[in-house]
Amino acid sequence: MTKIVDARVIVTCPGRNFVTLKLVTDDGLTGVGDATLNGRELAVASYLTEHVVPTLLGRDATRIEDTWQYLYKGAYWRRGPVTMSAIAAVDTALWDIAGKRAGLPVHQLLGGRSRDGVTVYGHANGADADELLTEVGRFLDEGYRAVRVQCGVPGLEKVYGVSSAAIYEPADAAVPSESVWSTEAYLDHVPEVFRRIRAEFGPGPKLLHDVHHRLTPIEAARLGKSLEPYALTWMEDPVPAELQEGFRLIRQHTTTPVAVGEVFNTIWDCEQLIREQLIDYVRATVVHAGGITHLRRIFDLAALHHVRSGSHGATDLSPVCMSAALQLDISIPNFGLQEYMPHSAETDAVFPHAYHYEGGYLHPGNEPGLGVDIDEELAAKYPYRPASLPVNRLQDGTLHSW
Ligand code: EZ4
Ligand code: CO
Repeated sequence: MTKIVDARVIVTCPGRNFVTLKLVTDDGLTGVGDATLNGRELAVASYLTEHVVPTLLGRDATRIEDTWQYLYKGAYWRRGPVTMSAIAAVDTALWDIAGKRAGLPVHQLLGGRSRDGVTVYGHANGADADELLTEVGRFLDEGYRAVRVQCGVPGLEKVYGVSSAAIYEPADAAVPSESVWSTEAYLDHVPEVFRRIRAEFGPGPKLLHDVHHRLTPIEAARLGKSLEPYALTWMEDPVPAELQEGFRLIRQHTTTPVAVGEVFNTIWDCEQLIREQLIDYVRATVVHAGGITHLRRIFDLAALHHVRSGSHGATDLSPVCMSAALQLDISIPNFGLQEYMPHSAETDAVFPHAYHYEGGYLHPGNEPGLGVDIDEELAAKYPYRPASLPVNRLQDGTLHSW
């Protein structure tokens, strides 16, 4: 038995907001967990501080599964992104501590490496196809084997995923900014963009595209069909996934592979999608899906049904989440791809980490535990700043999915 003697909830904004839980044990070990929920950070911080931390002090840090069950079943109110991000932070920190106690990287506790490196995809975007082609070329020159491509749409002022900033950051205002969307303009434009990319770069690079929940199933089916000649690795979030059987319609019409899951928080969000083989990649990640313990449960179910992982890795997931995700990525049998958007230099300084990029792969490193920490003194220099994700409206003013 080794007791948790301190639990600190740290909110910091080194360029963007992050919430981190740091646990300390009576034998002097520390562990960190990411608890960041973009645009709703303080809800998770308060859930942790008010409702979770008091139950952790004095608890046996070696009982990872029991603590997960205690926080999940013990809340009575199950699931939901706030609850599951809080549980994830505790679970991740406990795995970090377990690794440090064993003197092993967490992936060694998960069965060891199933591959040599974690294949990642970068984000290429452009206001138009010419700009986008240059960006795709730049990623390929840097060794990326997979690239997500997002392009401006003629007639639309702002499009998800397209920005001229060096570090793309959608949470751009304290009160949500608004953008205007046209499904017709989008569906008309995208196939030509992919035709040009394949014409320029050939069949080699893996190409991905994020639809960001904006279509209906039949519209997504049309998009998937129109992109078949360009052999995408995946079409991401084609429709909102609350209705899991919506994906069956897409499946009936197209062989373009489907990825979904960045807003999922439990296995119940994807149980039918996986069991009925309605998707090809599940994109849940550690911080929003209940930590290493629960995400591994999701990936194990996925493995039974030919579904691979494709974990979310945007910049609102902290280096703590990335370190934890990489431990799973390197060890599970059914790894697919890992999203990777480098963080700002300020963020990297607050979260010193062992993982590193090399030639299209991320490597988790061999530090005991997760191989990441938070510099609390530096974190304190960056106070929280309110920031929200945008909302999206159709041209007639109707609120639409962003
Ligand atoms: O919009 O992480 O695939 N990545 C994405 C992200 C999400 C943000 C939301 O917080 O869709 O850019
Ligand atoms: Co996405």
